[in-house]
Amino acid sequence: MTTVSEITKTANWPTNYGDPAWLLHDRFGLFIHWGLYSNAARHEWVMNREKIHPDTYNKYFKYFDPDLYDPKKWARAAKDAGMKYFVITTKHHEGFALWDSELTDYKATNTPAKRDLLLEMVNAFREEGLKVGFYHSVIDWHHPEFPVDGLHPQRDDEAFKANATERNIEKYAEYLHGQVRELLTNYGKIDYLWFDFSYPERSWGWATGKGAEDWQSEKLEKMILELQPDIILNDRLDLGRGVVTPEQYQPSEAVTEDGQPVIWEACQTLNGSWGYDRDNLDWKSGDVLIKMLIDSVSKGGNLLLNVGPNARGEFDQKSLDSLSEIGKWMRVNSRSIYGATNSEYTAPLDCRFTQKGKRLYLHIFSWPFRHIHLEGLAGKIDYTQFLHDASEIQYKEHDPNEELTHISTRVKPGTVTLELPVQKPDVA
Ligand code: FHN
Repeated sequence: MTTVSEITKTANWPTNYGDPAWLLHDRFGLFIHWGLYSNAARHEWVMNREKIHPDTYNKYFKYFDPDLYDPKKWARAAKDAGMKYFVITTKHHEGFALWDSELTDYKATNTPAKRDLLLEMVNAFREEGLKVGFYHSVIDWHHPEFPVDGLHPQRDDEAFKANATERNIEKYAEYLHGQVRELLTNYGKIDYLWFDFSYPERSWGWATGKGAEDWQSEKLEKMILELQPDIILNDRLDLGRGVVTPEQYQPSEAVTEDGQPVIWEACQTLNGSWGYDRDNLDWKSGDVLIKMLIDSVSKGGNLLLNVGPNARGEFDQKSLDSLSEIGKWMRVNSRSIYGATNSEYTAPLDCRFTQKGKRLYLHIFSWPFRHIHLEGLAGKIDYTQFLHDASEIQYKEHDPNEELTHISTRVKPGTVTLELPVQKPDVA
C-alpha cells in the first residue's frame, strides 16, 4: 500500500506544495466543464473543430443566459454521488471567464447572465462540505496576445493570421498570471488548482507547442503558493510535478520513471465529451463508472468524473441518472473507497482489491462467480462481510475455524464488494 508520506518525499511532490492527504482520502471528485461552448451544445472544442471565427462564435456570448442555474442543486447531486471535491472550469480554451474578472470584458457578468457564476458555485459546494478546485486553461483562443499556433481555431485563416503576427506571449503570460491571482485572492481558500494543458513536445502545424517557458510556470507556481500556501496543483504547467492527471489512465502513470509513487488522478467523461454535447450517444453505464472508480483506487489513484452542464445552467437528466447510480453504490460501499488505496495482495481474476489498513475489500467485477480463490490470503482472513445490500446476495457461510481460501458466492450481475477484515497479526 502506498502511503502519503511515501509520496510526499518524492521529487514529484515539492515540500512547499500543500498536504495532499485530503485528496488521497477523498478519492472521488466532480469535474465540471461549463462555458460558452455549452451554448453550442456540441463539445467544448467546437470552436476549434469547426474553426468558428470569433465574430461568429460571439453569438454564444451574446445569448449566454443560464436562467435555470442553481449551483445548490449541482452541489447536492455531487454530494449524493459520494463526491468529496469538485473542479470547475473557471476559464476553458475559449477564454471566457465564469467570474467577474477585472482583466477582461469576456466574462459572465457581461452576458445576459449578469452574475458572477463562480462565486455562487464556490459558496454552494462549500456549504455541502466539498473541497474547492479551480480548473484554469493556460490556452486562450480569445486573448489578443495569444499566438495563433497550430492548435488555434484560426490556424488556417490566412487573413486572421496576417493580422495576428505581432502577438506577444509575454503579455499573454502577464494576463494569465493576473487572472490566476484574482481567482486565488477573491474566492476564499482554494484547495486544488488544475491547469490545462501544456504541449511542449509536439509541434502543431507551423508552430511548436507551448510549455513552462511560455506560461512562465516557475514564476506562476511561486505566486500561487504565496497566495494559497496549502493549495495542491496538478502537473500540467509543464514543471514535471504535482498531481499526475492522465486522461486515459495507464498503470505506468502511477509511478515516476524511476519507480517513485506519485499522486495521480484519472479524469473521465460520462460520454466522451467534457462540455455539454446534446446529441452524444456514447454514455458509459453506471456499472462501468463504478468500476472506473474502483479500478482507480485499486491502483492508488483518484477519479475526477466530469459533468458538462447545459447553457440553461442544469445537469441534464442522463448526467443526474449517472451520478445517482454511483451514489446508490457509494451509500453502502464508500468505506472501500474513502481512505483506501492499492493493496499489496494480488486480486483474483476480474476482481480488484482496495485496502485500508487491515481492511481488505474485494470488488467482484463480473458474474457469475462460483469460487473466488484468494491467493496468498489463506489463513489470514477470518470473516467476510458483504458491503453490498445483503438482501441481494446469498453466500455459503464458511466454517470460522476453516482457513478461508475461497468464497462461494451467488450474486446478481454488477459489481459486488466484500469486506475482508485481515485480522491475523502477521498481515501488514
Ligand atoms: O483540451 C482539454 C479538454 O477540452 C478537457 O478540458 C480535458 C480535461 O482533462 N483537458 C484538455 C485535453 O487534455
